Amino acid sequence: MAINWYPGHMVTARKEAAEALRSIDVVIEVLDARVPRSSCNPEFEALRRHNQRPALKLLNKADVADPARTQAWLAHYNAQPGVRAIALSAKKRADVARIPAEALTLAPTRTTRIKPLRMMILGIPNVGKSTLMNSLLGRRLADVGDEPAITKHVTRYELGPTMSLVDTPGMMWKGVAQDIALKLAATHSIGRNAYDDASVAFELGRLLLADYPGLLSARYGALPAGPDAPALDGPGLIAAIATRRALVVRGGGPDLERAASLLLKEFRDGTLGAITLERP
Ligand SMILES: Nc1nc2c(ncn2[C@@H]2O[C@H](COP(=O)(O)OP(=O)(O)OP(=O)(O)O)[C@@H](O)[C@H]2O)c(=O)[nH]1
Ligand SMILES: [Mg+2]
Repeated sequence: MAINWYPGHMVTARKEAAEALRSIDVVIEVLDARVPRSSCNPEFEALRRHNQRPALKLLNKADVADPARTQAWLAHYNAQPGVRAIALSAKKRADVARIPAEALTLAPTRTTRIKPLRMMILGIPNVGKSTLMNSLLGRRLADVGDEPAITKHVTRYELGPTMSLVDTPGMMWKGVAQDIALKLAATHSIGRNAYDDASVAFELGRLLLADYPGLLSARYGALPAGPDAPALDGPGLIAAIATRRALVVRGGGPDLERAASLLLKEFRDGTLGAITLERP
């Protein structure tokens, strides 16, 4: 089943964001540190380059990402012209407090009431844009939630006399490649109605078996290992989780649906450990 998810409000949001970008000094692009490549919307990049605006790329949710890989991604993005990248957790006020100063290094002349620093937050759904906004404002003005597409409108907030910030709805792009769509479904940036948990968990399982077998064993019990052990694939892993957690369907077979949902939940909330699904 191909994953296609592009709700109508994103079409409007994209037009409004393109319009707003003309009077913006710095783009704050929020990425998900667990998927720093897949969470990068290529349309934002094109728009930003066309308007020649610098970007502060934030690898958010660093608290649930693999620290070594986060460092590699920071080096990757910091090597790009007009880009500064930092890793953080939007829920931590001390992390977020660094952002205004970091943004100012990209637009050093924007420090007065007449020439305030105008920033806009861009990102795909559910990466933590509104959480970041609230932490910056020190108040819960923007709605947040653990579902994609919570924010539906472009909204401007004042951060004081010399700074403003525009929050935008999370935006996807058309024709997302399926390997990217599966990862974005795993991190919950794609609406639940656009995929089934089993297909997404099979792919997530495959990636985790390749890169984080130790974390899987620590959580769900030892996996078959050694030269004679049968190689486990994504569906095999989900079946093993179902067996170990005694998740069975009526009739006695492993309940793959529930095991798939369990793996997704424990990956998303960080219970499985600090994981990053991509390398630069
Ligand atoms: N672990 C972790 N969770 C975070 C972090 N920042 C945000 N979240 C969670 O991610 C979910 C989405 O947060 P939002 O701020 O609503 O995300 P958004 O990017 O505004 O989403 P849309 O408006 O739907 O595009 C919420 O459950 C947040 O609590 C973070 O740094 N670490
Ligand atoms: Mg939001």
